[in-house]
This record gives sequence, structure tokens and C-alpha cells, in this order.
Amino acid sequence: MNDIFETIKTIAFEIDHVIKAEDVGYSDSENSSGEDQLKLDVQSDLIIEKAFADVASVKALVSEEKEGVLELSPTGKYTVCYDPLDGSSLVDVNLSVGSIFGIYEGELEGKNLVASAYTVYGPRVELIIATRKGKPKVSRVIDGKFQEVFELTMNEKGIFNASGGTQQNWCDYHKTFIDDLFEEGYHLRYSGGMVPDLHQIMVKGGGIFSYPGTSDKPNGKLRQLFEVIPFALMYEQAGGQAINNKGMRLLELVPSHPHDTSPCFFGSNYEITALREAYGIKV
Ligand code: AFP
Repeated sequence: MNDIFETIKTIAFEIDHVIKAEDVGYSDSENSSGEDQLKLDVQSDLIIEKAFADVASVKALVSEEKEGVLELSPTGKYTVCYDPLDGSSLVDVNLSVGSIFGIYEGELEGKNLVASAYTVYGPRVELIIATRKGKPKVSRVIDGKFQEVFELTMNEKGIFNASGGTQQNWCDYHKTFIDDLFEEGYHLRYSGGMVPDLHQIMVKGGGIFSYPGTSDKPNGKLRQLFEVIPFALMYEQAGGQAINNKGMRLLELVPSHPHDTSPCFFGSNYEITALREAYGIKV
């Protein structure tokens, strides 16, 4: 998989350059989830598609920005599912954004995710890689190249509480769960970008990020293949947990369509235990 990780590093430099140099306006198109695409989404998608075109181990690509599967090398072993520029609507306000990659071997489902990676384009450019072995590794661009700086390890309990979705559309027990954490002294942290929000919780040692099912979006907003499952591997390997609203590990999800979403909760052990209680999930 090293060729894939090296390609992701090249992609990170290119997308970072485009974010800094290019127009942040809307393109004329929508993505497969019906959302308006920014020019940056389209450009980032093209950069990734071109970069993987000649990587022999990549059998196919599935992009959050496109419908369907793009077949590449017939002898390749892996399918790379990616969100080219998650949180792109935050670029105009100059907040951090990121790219997310899930590397699957076999059918596109959680148990076949062999590795995941995400890039953070912020004040610094960082790349985090998780495999099924060991802690996720954080590399940072120093002197023009990625250098490993530390490993992600989550504490048993954190201090941050981040929940997505419109509060008026939360169900009562989600609202109670979130309010109770604030009553306990948790700090609100929510930028509206999945990458920086989940990254912050892991780097600072713990807490919880929720994107619940809501009355307007019963299956949440975040996509299983490109966002939810890749981050589930990160959290589990860092010593945390990642489950859905029924208590199922997100790494066991089986999407029936590439763009399926799922309610999702990523956190340290203490907060996920509290979530199970609040949601009435039996262990
Ligand atoms: P954009 O790519 O449209 O900026 O959406 C970002 C995102 O998919 C994810 O990065 C956030 O966690 C989530 O949406 C925020 O959604 P809410 O605004 O509904 O909380």
C-alpha cells in the first residue's frame, strides 16, 4: 500500500496549492448527493483521479463527488474511496478542510477497509494514516516533505463535545445526551468540517463527535464509504470507539449504495459508554 500512501502525499501538495491559489466559487454542477459543487471540489477530485490513474495496486476509485465506480488497473488489489475536499464550504472563511481516503480490499464494506488516511489543510498541512495495526501516525510537512511527528492516542475520557445537524431536528434523547455532557463541564468544539473536528478530538486526547440521525435526515449526513468508515478505523486504532445509533461498530457497516450515509458517533470510551446509556443501547 506504500504506493497509495505516497500518491496521497503528492495529492496533498497539489490540493493545498489549489486551495491557496484558486477561485472558491461554485461550479455549474451538483454532486451525487444533490449538493452544489464548488470549483475546488471539482478540481480536487480531478487531481486525485489523475494521481491514481497509474498506480498499479489501485483497481478502482469511488469519489464522493461522482456517481459510480471508476475502474483502473484490472490487476489492482485495492479500491480507494475518497472525499476529495471535505468541508470545502469553509474555505471562504479560511477554516481548515481536508481530504479523506478509505482503502478497501474486496467488497466495499467496513470489514474490508484495510487502511485509511486523511489530510488536514490548515495553518499546517498534515497527513494521518491508520492501518489495522498500531496507532494512527501523524506526519506534517516540514521543509517541503512529510515527516512523522507523533502517533494518535486517545484518553479514556476527553473534554470536547461536537454534534452536527440542526438542533431543532435532534431527537429528545440526543439533546439530553449533549446537554448532560455540557452539564458535566464539556467544551463545545464544532467548526462544521468533519476533518478538523474529528482531528481536534483525537489530537487533544478525547471527547465525542456526533452526527445523529435527525428528523430531516434520519440516516444522518455523513457518507459511510468516504467519511464514516475511514474515520472509524482512526478512532478504534487510536484507542477510542466508533458506533452508530444502534451500537453497531461503524467498521461493520455494509453500505448498499456507495453514497449511503449513517448516523455516527466517534469518541473516547467514557463518552461512548454515556451515549449507549442515553440511546438505550444494550451492551
Ligand atoms: P461541506 O463539504 O458542504 O462543507 O459539508 C461538510 C460536512 O459534510 C462535514 O465535513 C461536516 O461534519 C458536516 O458536513 C457538517 O454538517 P452540519 O452543518 O449539518 O452540522
